[in-house]
Amino acid sequence: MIAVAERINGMFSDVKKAIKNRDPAVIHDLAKRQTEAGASYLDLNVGPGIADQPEAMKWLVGATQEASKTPVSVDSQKLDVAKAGLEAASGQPLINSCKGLEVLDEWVALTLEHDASLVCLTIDKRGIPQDIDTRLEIAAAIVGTAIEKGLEPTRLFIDPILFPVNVDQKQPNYLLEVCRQISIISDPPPHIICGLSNLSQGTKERSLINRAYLTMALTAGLDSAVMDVLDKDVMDAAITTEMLLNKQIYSDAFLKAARGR
Ligand code: THG
Repeated sequence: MIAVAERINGMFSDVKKAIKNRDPAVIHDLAKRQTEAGASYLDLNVGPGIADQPEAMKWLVGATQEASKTPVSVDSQKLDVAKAGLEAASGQPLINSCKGLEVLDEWVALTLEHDASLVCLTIDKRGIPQDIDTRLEIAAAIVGTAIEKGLEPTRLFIDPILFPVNVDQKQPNYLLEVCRQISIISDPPPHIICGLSNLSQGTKERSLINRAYLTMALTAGLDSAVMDVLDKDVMDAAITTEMLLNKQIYSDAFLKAARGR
């Protein structure tokens, strides 16, 4: 699976402080540890309450790339912040995320300009859908528009928006059905991503809830998540699920082999 490591986020007080003081040590440490833990991308989010977000994002990209060659995921729904991050990003970054169909054109243009991949949330002018069918309808429209503008579905990640289970307990199950059906929208299909830790916000047993759901969602067709890669139990659950789905070869050392990649 494509694991987007979530920990470099100004939502966490150590990262917030590091950004404010432009102190790269904490960022270097998190970049290295998340890379060793198997991250495919390092998600970078300056968080709320930071002055001059474009400048902060640019600094965060630079600091991260000093410590790791793992591609960055520029996490902001503001175009100017995303642009500033991309100017500093090397390799093939992920843009996370476009806030739906209404603004898709300019985000696709930015993606093509930077040889990047794009996460797009299933939102349209009606807002964030709470049901299965509207999410699928918007996902299909996003894929159609992206293809028309020259972005391959393999460079597109659909995020059907995962809510905390303690807010609306029906939503996680709805999302599984969305995952099952998105794969038939196009050939090849787009990637499907979610913010896994959203699910368990405000709950006890966060790790258990995250890994039980990740197992279910991977089985339903999810192939990517913004997640806590430093939680070894969650990562091992992902590796084991992929082995059981016959996506990784079984050997007695399958965990070790997957972690070493
Ligand atoms: N979809 C996409 N990108 C996303 C999200 C998404 N990026 C941001 C977020 N959602 C995913 N990242 C996180 C990062 C941290 C947490 C949840 C999601 C988290 N933080 C602790 C909390 O809120 O309890 C912070 C605790 C602390 O302050 O120490 O859980 O959905 N595409």
